[in-house]
Amino acid sequence: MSQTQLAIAAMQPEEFRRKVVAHLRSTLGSFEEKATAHTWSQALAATLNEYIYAGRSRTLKTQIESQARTVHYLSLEFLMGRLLASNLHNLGLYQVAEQAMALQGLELADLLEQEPDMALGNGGLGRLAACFIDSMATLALPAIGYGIHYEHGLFRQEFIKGRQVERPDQWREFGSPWEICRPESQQVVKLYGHVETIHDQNGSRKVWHPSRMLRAIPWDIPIVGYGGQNVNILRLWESRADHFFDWDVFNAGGYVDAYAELVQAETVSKVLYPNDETDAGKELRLIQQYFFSAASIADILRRFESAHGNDYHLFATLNVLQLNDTHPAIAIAELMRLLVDEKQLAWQEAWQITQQSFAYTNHTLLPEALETWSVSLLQTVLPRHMEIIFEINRRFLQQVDERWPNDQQMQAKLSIIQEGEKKSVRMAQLSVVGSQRVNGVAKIHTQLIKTELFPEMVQLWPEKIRNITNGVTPRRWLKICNPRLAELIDQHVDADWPRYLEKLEQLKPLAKDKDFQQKFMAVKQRNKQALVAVIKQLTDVEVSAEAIFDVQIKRLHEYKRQHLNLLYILVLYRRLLKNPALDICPRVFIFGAKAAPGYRMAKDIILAINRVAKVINNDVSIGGKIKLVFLPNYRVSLAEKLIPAADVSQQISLAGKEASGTGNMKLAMNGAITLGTHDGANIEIAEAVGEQNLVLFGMKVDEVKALQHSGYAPQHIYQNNEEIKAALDWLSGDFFTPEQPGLLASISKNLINEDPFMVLADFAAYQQAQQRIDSFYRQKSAWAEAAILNAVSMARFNSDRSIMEYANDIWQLKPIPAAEC
Ligand code: KOT
Repeated sequence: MSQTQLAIAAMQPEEFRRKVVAHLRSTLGSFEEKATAHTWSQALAATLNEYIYAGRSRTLKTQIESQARTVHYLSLEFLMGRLLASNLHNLGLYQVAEQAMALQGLELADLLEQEPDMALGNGGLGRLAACFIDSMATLALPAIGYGIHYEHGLFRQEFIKGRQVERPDQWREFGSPWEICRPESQQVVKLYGHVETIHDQNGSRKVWHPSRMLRAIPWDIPIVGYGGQNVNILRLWESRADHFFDWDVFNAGGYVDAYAELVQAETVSKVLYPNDETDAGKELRLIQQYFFSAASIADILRRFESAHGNDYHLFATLNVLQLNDTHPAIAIAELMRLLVDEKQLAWQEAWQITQQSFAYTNHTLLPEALETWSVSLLQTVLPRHMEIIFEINRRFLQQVDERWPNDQQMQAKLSIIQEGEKKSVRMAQLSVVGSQRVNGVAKIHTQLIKTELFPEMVQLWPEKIRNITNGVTPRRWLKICNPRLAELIDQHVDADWPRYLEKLEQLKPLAKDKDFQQKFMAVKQRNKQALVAVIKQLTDVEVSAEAIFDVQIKRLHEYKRQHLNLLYILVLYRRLLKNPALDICPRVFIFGAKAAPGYRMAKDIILAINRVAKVINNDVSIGGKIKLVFLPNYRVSLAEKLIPAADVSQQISLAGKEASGTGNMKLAMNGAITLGTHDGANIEIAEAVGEQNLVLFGMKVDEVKALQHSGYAPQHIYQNNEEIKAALDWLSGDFFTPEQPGLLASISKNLINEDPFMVLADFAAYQQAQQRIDSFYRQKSAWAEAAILNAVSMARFNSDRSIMEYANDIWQLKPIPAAEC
């Protein structure tokens, strides 16, 4: 234990309480009799910041002294959730804070509920970034996260008559105790304008004359590693008007125009695009991408130059830039621009440095998510970058020609520029060409990148594409969100299991032990009871904790097939209506999902689930055997309440479509049984926990492909399967929407005529799998054994393991534990 950790371990509740009260008075300007729960939570955060900033200084000092190679994780999204509980746990202060607050007559849990979620992301990609920076800090890796300081994160979801309504997210309405503004590190980001070619004695060079400028203001959020020894930062950029420009307009008499410019400049970091796995394609989105990429690279170069002057050949030795999908891919062109135009390096040298510095993670194969930018838009917004991309492509296509001489087809296939009526830039191609490594996020996904997305790139660079299976932080997703299970584990395993999750494997022999099974299931039962209250509060629906809690929580997307789940619920409900004595285990179907505001079908599916829920939950004739709830505003903090209470984890995407999934890992880690397809990380979860401890069903990737080739005809399934037909007709009629018959017909129509994600093709298998769940759950001891084996076999889905693989295979990065100072 370090000095700091020893001091923390010796902290007494009364001493801690006094510290919090001191902050309440001197930092918050309040006092005990007056302070609200919110003020107390701010005082608690201020108290933690004492430790956090000391840790930050320690870490930074060590990193500067060691001149360590550093990874820069560039991501348009960081879905952080709340930080108070995780900072308390990571610093080792949770228990003492709980006792201290009790001395003050306060419940720590109430204070934790005061904190709004930092929802600066959409779903899996953004949450992965949050887990990864937790692991990087925990592993003492020199790392910094770069993103955007959105004023409004992902929208808050409400339901009105069952429909999703989007409301603005206001996470900073009352400020955030975790962020520090660093005006001394602000940057200028240029946009628009034209490029001039200047000819002089050394030949010709290019000068970009931008016509707009933005200021990028950094806000730093400390990321506390587990154990508290290392504290990294997440640096989020906020856009502001550039003052020089403001004043020009202002002085010319354009007082109002100067403010208009200011508003425009501040729009850039105003709001997160709420699209998950779709290409937004909007000018403002491109500006967001460039804004944070350019500010981050300028920051990295500034730091580099202050240590190494203009010795740019060292740059790639000391820095690696990880692209979280293609959203920051414009950074490749930006680094080239800086090195060639501003630092006057030869193209070839600059390219070597750039290619050595970047690495790219692909998170999806869905064509609608693969970003392209029209050449004409790029020429307008970033004219010099467009020229650079053309030049990168020209040289790359020469390489292609050397490998496949005179092969026009190959040139067209591999080109970064998509030719056609409207030329566009394919950002995935740019990212592969401009990176030393490319990785997929689960074995099957990486395999599909190699065979379906970039087979020719594999021939060009056989070593470039690697797999690194995703992971999740066991701190937030087990220790913090499931304190009852954590306590049970603590009784049997060394206290450092949240770092060394493989230690849970010591519990394997207890999976068959009746006493341990009973304790494990008692924890699950308590967690379910807690969720019962949350469900009642959020939906006013009463559910029984004796039922199976069957959970599907993730973004709403047709490929994830929430409507497959719904179709089964409809079929089951019909069976119950026909035969109320039907012998099934009571079940509560629980959904949580946000739909992209412009995604019609996804919103229709939400409406359908809500309408069906209303009918089922009020139908006394089925004796409460099934209930259906859709919890509004699914987000990180709600996930933390749902996951510990889940019995069944639905992961039912069409095979080949879900790159990895990470909710699947969190749920299994908390003892839920996966009901899943042969897709993404489900396959690796099955390997880890054993096929007998989950329920996999449905077509595999080859079968999906074969069916597509032979001509998939969902109409035939609809015509020949009586139950499917009845359920789909039912949904299209007036039974669930008496006031507006046909309101939900779009879903049935789509499934019968197109069914792009083969819901009907997998239905029979799904329904059998559901029956397997039902009979499995009745065998109490076998179920408990499987649940335990799931929870204790998740070591390989620890994000620390993922990050160590990145550090070893991609970043060549070594841990540098912070020294005491
Ligand atoms: C792609 C484009 C725009 C916005 C989001 C995406 C996106 C999200 N692509 N993949 N994801 C999810 O990433 C997770 C983390 O790797 C995966 O577990 C999940 O399967 C992806 O769907």
